[in-house]
Amino acid sequence: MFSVMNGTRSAGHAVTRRRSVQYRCLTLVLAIGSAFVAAGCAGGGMAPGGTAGSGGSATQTGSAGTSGAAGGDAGGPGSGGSGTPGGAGGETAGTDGSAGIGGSAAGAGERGGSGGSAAGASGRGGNSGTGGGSAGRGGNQAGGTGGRGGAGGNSATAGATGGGATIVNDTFWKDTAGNPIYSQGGGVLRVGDTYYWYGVKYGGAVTYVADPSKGKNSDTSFQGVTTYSSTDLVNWKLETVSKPSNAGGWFGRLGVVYHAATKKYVLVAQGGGGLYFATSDTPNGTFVYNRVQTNLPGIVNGATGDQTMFQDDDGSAYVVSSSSSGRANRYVSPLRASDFLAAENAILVYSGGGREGNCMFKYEGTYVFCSSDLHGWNASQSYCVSASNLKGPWSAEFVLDGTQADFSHVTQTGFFFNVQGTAGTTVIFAGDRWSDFAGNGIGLNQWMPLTFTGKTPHFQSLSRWSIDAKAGTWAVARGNNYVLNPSFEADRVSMTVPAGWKSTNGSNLESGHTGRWSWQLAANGSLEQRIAAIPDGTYKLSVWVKASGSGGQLYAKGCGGADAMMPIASATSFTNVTLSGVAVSGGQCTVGVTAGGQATVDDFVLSDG
Ligand SMILES: [Ca+2]
Repeated sequence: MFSVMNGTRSAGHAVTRRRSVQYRCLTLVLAIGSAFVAAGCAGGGMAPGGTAGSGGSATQTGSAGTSGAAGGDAGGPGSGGSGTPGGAGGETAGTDGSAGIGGSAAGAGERGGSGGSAAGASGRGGNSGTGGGSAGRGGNQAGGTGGRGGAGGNSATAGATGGGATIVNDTFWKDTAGNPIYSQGGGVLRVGDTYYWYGVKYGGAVTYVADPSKGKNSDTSFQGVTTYSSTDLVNWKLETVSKPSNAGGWFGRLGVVYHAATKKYVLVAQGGGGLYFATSDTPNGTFVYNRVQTNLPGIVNGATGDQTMFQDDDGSAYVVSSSSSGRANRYVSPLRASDFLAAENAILVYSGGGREGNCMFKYEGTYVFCSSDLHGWNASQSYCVSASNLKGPWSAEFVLDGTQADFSHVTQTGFFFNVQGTAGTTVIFAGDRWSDFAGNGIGLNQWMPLTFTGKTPHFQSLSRWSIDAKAGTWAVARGNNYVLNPSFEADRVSMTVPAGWKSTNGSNLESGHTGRWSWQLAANGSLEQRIAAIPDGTYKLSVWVKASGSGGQLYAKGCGGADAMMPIASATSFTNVTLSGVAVSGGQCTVGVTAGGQATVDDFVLSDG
C-alpha cells in the first residue's frame, strides 16, 4: 500500500542530475591502480616476489591479459616463485599497462604481476589479462624474473570469470532450475558459507518477465516471500515460498535477521496495517507469522516508508526506514533484544528531503544509510548519510558517487550486503529495478560493487562483473557494457538531454527498442557520451536505430587511436548498427551518433566481448 502511493505522489518531483563520470573514474583509477601496482610489482627489489602465488587457473578465461603493472626496478628473484603461471594473462605483454577498472585489489592486482615479468626486459609493464586466475594469485609468480625500470601498468580488469562467478545485470535472472528469480524489495543473510536471499514475488513481475514488450503494469498482488540460497552469489536455488495467511494489500520491504539466543531466523516485513514478524528454525523456512506491530515508536506517523533490515556485528538488529506519509525523516529502529519480535524506540538519523528505498551497510566501522529519491517505481541517484555510531552524530547528506550518470544503474536503492572473504570485503549494492511497475527496461535485480576511497563509497555501474565469494573480491568481467544509461531508461519524464549524455536537438521518445524509452534526434541532432575509464583493448560499439534518411553516423573518437565511424542507413524499424574494432588506449573513449534525417536510437553497447 505504501509503495503504491509512491507512484502518484512523486510525479512532479524534480530530477536532479549531476554528471561526474570523469571524477568518479579518476578516483577509481587512483584507488585501484595504486593497489594494483603495489601487488603487481612483485619482482621489484623493494617488494620481492610477494606472497606465494597459487597460480590462477586462469587458462581460457584468464587469457588476454589486461594491465600489467609491474616490471618493477631491477627485478629481484622474488620469493613468490612457487606459484604456477597465472594463465596466459600478462605474458603477452610488452606494451604499457593501461588504466582500467580493476577489480578489488587482491583479485586483480596480484594477477597483473605476470605481465610485468614478460615485459620486464623492455622495462615496460605488460598488458595483463582480462581473465584472472582463481583469486588472481598467479601473478606473483612473475616476481621470479622481474623487470627493470618498467613503466608499469596501472590496473587490470583481471579476474573476468576465473576469480568467481559472473553477475550479469540488465537481464532477468534465473534460478538453478531455470525459472525466473522473483525477489524484489528484500535482503540477503549469510549463514556459514551460504547466502540466503529473501524477497517478494509480485503478480506483475511474472507478467512483465513473461513479455516485457507489453510494458509496465500495476499488479502489485503479493504472491509470496521467496527464499533462495547460493554459495557463489550467482547460482541461486529456490528454497521456499511462504505467505502469511492474513497478509492483505501491499506486502514487502522485508529482511531476515538471526536471533542467537532463541535460535530463530526472524523475518520482518511491511504489510497491510503494520510491521509483520515471522520466525523459522532454519534460514530457508518455513516462516511462521507471529504478530503484526501496528505502531512503531519514535517514528512520525508510526509507520515506515520503505524499510530493510540491518544486523550489526554484535548481533543487534534494526529496521532501517523513513517515516510514512512524506518520508521526511529517516530512522533506525532497534529490534527488541530478547527475541527481535518488536521494533523499539527509533533513532532519528536524518530529517529533510523525502527519501525511500532505505537501506544500510557497515564498512570498516562506518555505517552508511542510503536512500532513493521519491521517484515512485523509477530510478534515482542515491543519497547517503554516514556515522560511526548508530546514535550519531550522522553526517550531512551526500550523493553516492557514481550513481548520478545512470541513476544507480537504473535502480532504486534496494539493500546492501557484505561479502567478506579471505582476501577482502566487497559491499554489494543490490538495486531494485521495478521494471514491472515502471517499464524501465530488462531485469528486476541489478547488483553492483562499491569501492572506497578512505571511508567514501563509490558506486561502480557495471553490467557484467565477477564476484569471488570465498575471497571477497571482485573484478570487471569481459563483456561489460561501458556505456552508461545505454537504453535511456534512467529518466522517467520527458527530457532534452538524457542522464549521462550530451545531446543537441533531441528528446526521449516513449517507445523503445527495449524498455519504455528511446532517444530521438531531429535532423542534424547529436548524442554523445564520454567514457572516462575503460581498459585498453579492442571493443565493439553498437546501437539499435531507426532513421528517416541517410547521412548520420555512429562513431567512436578520442579513444587513443584513429577515430572510427559507421554510416547509419535509413531504416523504418529498429536495426542494429555495429562498429567493430574500436581500439582503445589511454583509458578513455567518446561514443555517439549524429543524425542525418530524424533518428531514434536505443540500447547502446560498447564492450570487449
Ligand atoms: Ca530503451
